[in-house]
Amino acid sequence: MKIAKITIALLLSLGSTLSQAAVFTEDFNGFTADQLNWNPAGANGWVVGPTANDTVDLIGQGGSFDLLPGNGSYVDLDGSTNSSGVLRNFVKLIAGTQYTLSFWLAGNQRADQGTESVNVHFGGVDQTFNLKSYLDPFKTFSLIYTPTVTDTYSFGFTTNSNDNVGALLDNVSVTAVPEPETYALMLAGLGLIGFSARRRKTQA
Ligand SMILES: [Ca+2]
Ligand SMILES: [Ca+2]
Ligand SMILES: [Ca+2]
Repeated sequence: MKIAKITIALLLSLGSTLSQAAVFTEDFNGFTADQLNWNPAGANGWVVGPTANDTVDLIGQGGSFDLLPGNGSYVDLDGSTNSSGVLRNFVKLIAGTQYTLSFWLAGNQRADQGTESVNVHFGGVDQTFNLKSYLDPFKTFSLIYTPTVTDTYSFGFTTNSNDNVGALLDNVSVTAVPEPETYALMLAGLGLIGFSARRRKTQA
């Protein structure tokens, strides 16, 4: 009975993990600020481009530009070359599964430049988010995409700011919402455990 209880607990924790199954996570805190014109060189899959002159900055804690303290490292989507880059990454997505790209965006926090926009791409979806320079601290935004074909898809962030003072990005994740069948399988598993536990009890 004890083993059954432990197994049920494990299954339940697996269930809560599955309900927000993370395919990708990044808080940028593993990267040290300041890295102006940041070249991640594929670290955790990140690339910046399309050309070497299109840049982003890695700023935050321990650097000269910790504009929103308490968030470790984060990204200024407009680098230091007067040409903002596209910060891109790639994930393998399964056909028919719904995925959520979640991310934090904030205004530039440095100069009143009114509203600047950030274009976000995820699989087959693109959306523009508007950030006010000082009035928007980090807020969570998301995009949802359900691919029809299992494949590797890109997601990326870029701003229309090309003056080196750009909107900020932190805490990027891609999570899968599991199919109803996954829950059905888990419930079937729980039923089986209950059955074998009862059988052992009867035998004893
Ligand atoms: Ca961070
Ligand atoms: Ca910059
Ligand atoms: Ca700007």
